Amino acid sequence: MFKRVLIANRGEIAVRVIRACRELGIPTVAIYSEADANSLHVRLATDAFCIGPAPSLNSYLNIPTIVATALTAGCDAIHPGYGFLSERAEFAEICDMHGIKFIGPSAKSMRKMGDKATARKTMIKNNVPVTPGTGIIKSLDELKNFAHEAGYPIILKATAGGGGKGMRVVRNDDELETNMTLCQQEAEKFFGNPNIYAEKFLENPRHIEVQIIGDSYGNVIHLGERDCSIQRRHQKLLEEAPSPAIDEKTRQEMGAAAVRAAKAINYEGVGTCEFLLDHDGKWYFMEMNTRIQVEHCVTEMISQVDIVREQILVASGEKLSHTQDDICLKGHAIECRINAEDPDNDFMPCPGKIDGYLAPGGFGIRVDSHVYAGYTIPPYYDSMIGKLICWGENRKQARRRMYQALKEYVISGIKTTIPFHQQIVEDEVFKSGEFNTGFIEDWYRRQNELKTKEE
Ligand code: MV4
Repeated sequence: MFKRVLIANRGEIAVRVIRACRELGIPTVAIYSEADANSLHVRLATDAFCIGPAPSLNSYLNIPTIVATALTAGCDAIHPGYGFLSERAEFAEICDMHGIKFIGPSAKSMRKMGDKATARKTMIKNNVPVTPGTGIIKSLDELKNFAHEAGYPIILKATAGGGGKGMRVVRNDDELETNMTLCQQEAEKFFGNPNIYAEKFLENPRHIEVQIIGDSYGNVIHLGERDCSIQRRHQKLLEEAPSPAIDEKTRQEMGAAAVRAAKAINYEGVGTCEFLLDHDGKWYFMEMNTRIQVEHCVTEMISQVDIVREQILVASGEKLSHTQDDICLKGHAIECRINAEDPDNDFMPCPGKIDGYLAPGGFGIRVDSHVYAGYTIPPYYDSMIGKLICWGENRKQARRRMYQALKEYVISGIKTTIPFHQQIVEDEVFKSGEFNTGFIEDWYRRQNELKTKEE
């Protein structure tokens, strides 16, 4: 087992990883920026080092400083969390070169999935369904041929993109050339790689993702799916497991496809295969996230597997503690992301001091957060200040428990997304389970209609 683990992250995920290390008896080293001196991860870690000023580029993204800190502090492993350096293959390589275990997949696996056109090719070879699409586009003619073959609408994507960045929908021939040029220019500008590819565009699909874990002996298991369709501008707001749209047969097939995808690239560690589910129940691989994700908790709640613990164990060379047959999904879990944002003002970030704080509690309720009464949210990082996760025997119980827990949750002094989540979990369409990635847009349209009727 590791002697000492450095956590190259902040916020709730740093706290989550430190807790897992403490349970395993592993000393931890927190790093923090000048803006995070009062964060909970600094208090919970065995040791903590300030590594620079507030801006991420000078602190949580500063590879030389982080690696030097790890070596000075006697760490033999680094956990990257999510965001920041978690999907940077060169960071994994640098860790390797210094004899530090990067708690995640190899740089090689990361690169195979980081390039989306390569990932598509790998999936096709391994019998994982992908949408009709192209390789890297070399000419307008080639793109036009595909558009006519597949039929409009199509979507153009940067091969170095992902998570919704660098995409353009095209609905007819007239829009094709300008969109191709713009997409290539944006890809170059944002990712330093102008390559783009095209896919048939699915209107308002559901976003379903499958959690996998692999060890260094070639064993890979899946822990079922999460439904992440409730999102706004590619920011997830609420996630749940299992998906109300997936039956047992589809779960097995999608799970097996995710395991094939992971095995195809010798995947080691925790990862997620993202799929889109269309209106007639067909599903397609989109991309793989090669890190622990924010929403891993809903899977933990229904699988009883401590995913972060398992991630650390497999990174240290242990075999998976579970076989696929050991995995038994039970009940339903919902997670609400609590953000310091004003839902009435276009989700504008609202950093500031939390002057009152009382988290909900009781059976089936979990709060993962780094904040407390008196804590000041710095303006430099993302606005998520915690996650509220509720488990129930079934979806209705989980949803009702969530509603009560949201009402119990007190965070005063700043605006948060708590009141917004209360409305969502009480919404009739949400209750029915029949929603897709167009839900939030549609919800605002319905709210406006109600307001207009009142007048
Ligand atoms: C798509 C799509 C429709 N058709 N690809 C956005 C995130 C990235 N992983 C893939 N994304 C999409 N790709 C095809 N061929 C629609 C989206 C998409 C979306 C996907 C998941 C969740 C929310 C979304 C919101 C808008 C668009």
